[in-house]
Amino acid sequence: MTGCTLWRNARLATLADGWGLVERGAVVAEDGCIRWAGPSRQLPAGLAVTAEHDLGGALLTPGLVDAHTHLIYAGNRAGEFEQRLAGASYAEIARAGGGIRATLDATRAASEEALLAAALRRALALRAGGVTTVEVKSGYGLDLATEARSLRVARRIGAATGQSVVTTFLGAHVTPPEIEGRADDYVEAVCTWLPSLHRAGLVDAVDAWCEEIAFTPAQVRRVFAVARALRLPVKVHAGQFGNQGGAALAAACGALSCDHLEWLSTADIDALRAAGTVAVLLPGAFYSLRETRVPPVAALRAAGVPMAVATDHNPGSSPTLSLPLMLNMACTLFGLTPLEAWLGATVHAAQALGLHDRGRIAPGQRADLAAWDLDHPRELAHRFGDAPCTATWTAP
Ligand code: DI6
Ligand code: FE
Repeated sequence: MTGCTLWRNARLATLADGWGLVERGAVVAEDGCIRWAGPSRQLPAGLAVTAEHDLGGALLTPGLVDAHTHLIYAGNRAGEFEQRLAGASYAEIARAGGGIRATLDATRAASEEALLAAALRRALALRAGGVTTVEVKSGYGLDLATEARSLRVARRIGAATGQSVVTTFLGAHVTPPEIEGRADDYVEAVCTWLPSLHRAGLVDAVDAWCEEIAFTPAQVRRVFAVARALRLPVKVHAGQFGNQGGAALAAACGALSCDHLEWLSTADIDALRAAGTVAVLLPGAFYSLRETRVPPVAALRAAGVPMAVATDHNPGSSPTLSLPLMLNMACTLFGLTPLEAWLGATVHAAQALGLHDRGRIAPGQRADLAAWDLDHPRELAHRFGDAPCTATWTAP
């Protein structure tokens, strides 16, 4: 081996088989790829080490993967939080022209540089919580120019922070006010934008919100037909406020993930399992909207549907920038075990993005790592509002 990077004197949680704990462990990477991980005393001889990190006994884990964020937007909606605390519902505020539409106006008016500055601050906050890969959705432009601007900003985040960024086109978020009441016409427009955004290299995946206040399964299918023709993977926001058939649609379309899932039938769970679709749980939105219906975690677990946990960072329903806090909430509010929560923010989150080269510390995986001032990874799920990540590394 030539030109290796060595992390040594670490307590590893490889997540390769359960927690995969290795006391006094070491990791060796070359060209950003893990070549070896194990107890230091078994370190292969003759390594040409060109960079070395002494962890001083700290915990070393895979870098976290946030599989669902809406990082690109302007303005803030704290006023709606006050309205909700006073009794208004999320849907009522949306119907009255607030919600996503309020963020639309601010985002359309913002320059690319202003959007980038705001998004960078958010991405760095996620990284401070151990996030090395982040999915970033558009969806607060809802016209071609602003959707393109948002996706360009998403692409630029990775170059600026070193994180891996997966861009997702969420043109089918809601119908914008200029064509209020003409959702089919808007879907038609979204279908025409997608090929040009894809040609510009801006789209890694396509998302749609299938909900009474957003789009029907038939409308989502039209967008996904275009995605399929472009060989782009799809994912669905579904089952947040009711079951409109979004999860069934996700499974039928072979979606990478279906996200939210508080409202899910037994048949949906079987379909997700058969399709290999990841269930992405979003406890931040559940918490912030003070919802009471939890996703059917026990049934998802029993069926063997992989569960991921993400921030759903957005300016309305989930203004959090802490994936570690979501690990805690996934346990306390939804009943995941700490190990399930960790797998949900690493290997299953990567799967929700169609990525199989990260999420564990093992040969062949990317050298995306996070160091923590913790004795055991389960402490991260126990604590809340405190995520002692001391360093992150991402493969070049
Ligand atoms: N993701 C979304 O797209 C919506 N809810 C969610 O969890 C709306 C986000 C917003 O209110 O801006
Ligand atoms: Fe979302």
